[in-house]
Amino acid sequence: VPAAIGFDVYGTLVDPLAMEHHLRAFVGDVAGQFAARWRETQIAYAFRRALMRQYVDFDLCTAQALVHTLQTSGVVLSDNDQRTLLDRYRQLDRYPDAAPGLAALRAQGHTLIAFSNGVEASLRALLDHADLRDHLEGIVSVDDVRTFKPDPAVYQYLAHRLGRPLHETWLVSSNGWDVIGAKAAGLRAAWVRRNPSAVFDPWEFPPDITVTSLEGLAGWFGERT
Ligand code: LAC
Repeated sequence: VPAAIGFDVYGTLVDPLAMEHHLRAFVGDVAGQFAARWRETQIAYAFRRALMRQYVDFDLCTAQALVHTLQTSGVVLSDNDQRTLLDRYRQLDRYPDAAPGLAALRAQGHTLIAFSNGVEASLRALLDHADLRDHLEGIVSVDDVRTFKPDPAVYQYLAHRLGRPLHETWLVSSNGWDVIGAKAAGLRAAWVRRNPSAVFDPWEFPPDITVTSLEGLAGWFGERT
């Protein structure tokens, strides 16, 4: 049976740490460290806002995380430069395995959807820029339910939008906490372990399958069906 699969976007289809290249002109040598701290803060803000039920959209989480990262790094940037960086956040590089992996999965007949904390319009721009939109049948944004991963409500919403029971809906993510969120909500989940040093949280929700790339995932589904 073809599967219904939601793909995490930031970290799974496109690389948020690729902001390093755009950041270099603004912050110099610490660009890599700055990109990582910005990303961590962005995610922490989304977690906290979901828990507090103080939703603002992910673009604003990203913008506020940038301000905080600038302040903690002691870097001063004009509003204009900050806007430039936030625009660049819609021009992230895709991972090399993303297009071939999605193409192979699509050829197997699976339904493929982008499923993200991101705002739909920003995701559309991002996936257009990365040339991935034609590989996907659509976009499901948590913005519709005004909360963030890993609130179980967003995984239930993905299954609802895909028209499948929870246990027939898949989440694919390189973010371990996202995989755990999906498993805890009753979905199936694949962990994309791009970084060999990545460690999965020792919780009671292991992934159904761990792969090192989306091409690896296509191989696994191919053998199964
Ligand atoms: C996403 C982020 C959380 O795309 O990776 O949902």
